[in-house]
Amino acid sequence: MLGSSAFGDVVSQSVLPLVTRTPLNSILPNLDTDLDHSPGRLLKRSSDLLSGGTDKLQRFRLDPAGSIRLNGPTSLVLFAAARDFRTDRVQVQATLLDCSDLLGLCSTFATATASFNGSANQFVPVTFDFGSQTRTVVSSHNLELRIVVPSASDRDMWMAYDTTGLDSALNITP
Ligand SMILES: [Ca+2]
Repeated sequence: MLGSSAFGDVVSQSVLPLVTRTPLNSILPNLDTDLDHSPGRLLKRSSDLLSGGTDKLQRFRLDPAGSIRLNGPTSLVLFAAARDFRTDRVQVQATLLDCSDLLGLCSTFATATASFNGSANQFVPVTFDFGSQTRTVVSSHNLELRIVVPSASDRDMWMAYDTTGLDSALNITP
């Protein structure tokens, strides 16, 4: 599951944890108090799909003590909306990377793009299919998920996570 940094309203963080637990929040908090005053997390459209400030890129990291095995279907379900709950078309790109813990060097091994039409006053689940992945992320490396909104999107995006009913999650098959 995509984790927030703490319960309730929080400032944005460039890297957040991928966690296995129940959601911290029962009502969607403002997940980026430094960026806007609305519930959820704002991602602005960007032409740079792998780097950028917290207003344009969100990274989630899974870094257990041991290795991470991927052996089968891999997907992400992201609860998302068009900014201000408009009904515009939104494009989102999700990327999976294998990164070294010490040097932070990353190699992309899967990318999935999804589009959806914003729904008034609600976040909708958007599925990203990474296909079947066979890979071992060794213990000195970590698995990273990066989410960006390409400039081709008609609107900036809001996303939701770590909240009951809005529990966005990366699903891997060990
Ligand atoms: Ca927000």
